[in-house]
Amino acid sequence: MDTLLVFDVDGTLTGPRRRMHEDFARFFKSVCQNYQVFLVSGSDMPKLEEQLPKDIIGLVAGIFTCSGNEMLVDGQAVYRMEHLFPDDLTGFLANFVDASRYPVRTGNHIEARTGTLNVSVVGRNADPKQRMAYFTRDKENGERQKMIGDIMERFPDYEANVGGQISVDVTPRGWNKSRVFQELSQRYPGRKIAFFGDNMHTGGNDRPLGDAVKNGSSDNKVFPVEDHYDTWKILQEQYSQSPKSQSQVA
Ligand code: M1P
Repeated sequence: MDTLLVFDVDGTLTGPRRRMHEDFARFFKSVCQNYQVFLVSGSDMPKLEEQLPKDIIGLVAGIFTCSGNEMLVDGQAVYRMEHLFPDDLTGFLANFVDASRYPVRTGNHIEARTGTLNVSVVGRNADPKQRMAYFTRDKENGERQKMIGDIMERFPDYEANVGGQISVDVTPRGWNKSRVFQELSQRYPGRKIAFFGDNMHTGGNDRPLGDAVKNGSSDNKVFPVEDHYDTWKILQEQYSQSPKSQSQVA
């Protein structure tokens, strides 16, 4: 049986919050025609629609948004895990943003998504330059790791993960991307899974799914990637032939 290919989006198929590279999109379209492809993002559907070509959205077998708390097939919601976050948690996040010594604020600092709060000190209105500046400072001073540590210590029923370049995703404990593994193994029992993600480090939002996929079967594969060029290279090397022509070769 052919492998289910599962991809994170920002940092794995596209640059952070950027549109998919045209040449890569052309190549990726052929991958979607040859394999069952699933997308998994911390983001919501309107953002994915800005980043990915319509034909790719139409070709994939399923899309998991909001860290796996929402699943869509053929544009229709299959499930949606709603959660009402308590005021003391949202208040704590707002205070953290206010108290940060980072000098730039662009607005839209706490975004509510299905089953998730996305928190950013610099704000979601940051342009690419402002994003990069925050990302660089965060690497030096570990502000997001500090936010994550504080959230998990004060709110043990919740978890927090580094999303992409500038933010942290907060969910009820266990409501992370690993849900995607549960869904796929129930819907497609016995199928191998290959997962590509750029945030597989400890505290990264691809890590829970990477671990679940790895522990699910020794036939599964997990590819920690640097960026979409890396993903492209691995796909060319390992998944550019259709599973049918691979078995003819074997
Ligand atoms: O999909 C990865 C992440 O993309 C964005 O992260 P950032 O704005 O930090 O680059 C966010 O949508 C985040 O929720 C998501 O996990």
